[in-house]
Amino acid sequence: MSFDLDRYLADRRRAVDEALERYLPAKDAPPATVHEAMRYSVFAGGKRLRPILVIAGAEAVGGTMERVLPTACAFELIHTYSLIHDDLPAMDDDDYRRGRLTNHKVFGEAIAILAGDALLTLAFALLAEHASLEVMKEVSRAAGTFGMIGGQVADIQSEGKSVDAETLEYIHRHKTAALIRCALRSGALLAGAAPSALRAISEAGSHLGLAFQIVDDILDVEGSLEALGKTAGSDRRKKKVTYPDHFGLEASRLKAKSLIEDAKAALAPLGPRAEPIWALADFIFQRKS
Ligand code: GRG
Repeated sequence: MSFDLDRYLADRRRAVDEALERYLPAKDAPPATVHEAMRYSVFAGGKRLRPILVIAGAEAVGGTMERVLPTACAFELIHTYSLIHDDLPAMDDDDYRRGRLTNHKVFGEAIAILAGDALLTLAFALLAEHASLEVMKEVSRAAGTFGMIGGQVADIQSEGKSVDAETLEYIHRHKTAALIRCALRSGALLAGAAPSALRAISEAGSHLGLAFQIVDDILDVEGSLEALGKTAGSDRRKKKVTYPDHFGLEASRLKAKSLIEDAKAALAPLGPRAEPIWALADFIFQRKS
């Protein structure tokens, strides 16, 4: 029988959502406005890809979802903080995210900034309590100036410029791929992965992370507000540097496909336990939102 990805995703999304519900402060707990703003964006219907990658990374080396669920939630909180801040007028100035008005459009800029800050802080509180020092260090690096923030800085500074392929890849690897790779690695680390298994998972994570952002660039060209939950075509309007702009749509698609195949090849030594990551690789390539 073939692997049932829809069921796998639905089960893990439910577990992640139930855990997030427990970890986030109640919306009427003071200071209520910021708690409401945090919940507004977290429960706006994201795909929960990063937490599911934490879980799949653990399962691929014999670990369990229960052990890594708080760490999985921490990744979703960091990701949601980055989306709230990315949408602010000072950055991408977007009106829609996850099919809803962006956080600052509803709560105002000050509360949106604080809600993002609070999600990041809560993520590290969860890691401190439930993960390990090693995982905390890796997440700090992946989310910080040598990872996601570094990529975001380069992205902003490259707007409207013509950059070389190396800079483009730097932006995508840091802005997006670093956290995706770290999600897989963190699950595997917490599940006690052997060094060779960790290497395989890291390599797969790098390929999947870059593929994810290239597909994101393609969807920005080909998608719609209804399908994406955010305004399509915004990369071009903001003169962002993207793979389709640099290499064309078809070459970008081929590049993403080849990265997906490389990720699957890297996973081969892990055997059937890596089947969920394998299926997630196809999902990343085929996704429409
Ligand atoms: C503000 C520090 C800081 C960083 C921002 C991640 C990021 C860097 C910006 C978000 C904007 C963007 C389009 C990023 C690239 C790809 C990406 C992260 C898309 C959104 O992720 P999905 O598709 O979203 O997993 P959902 O809503 O499904 O969780």
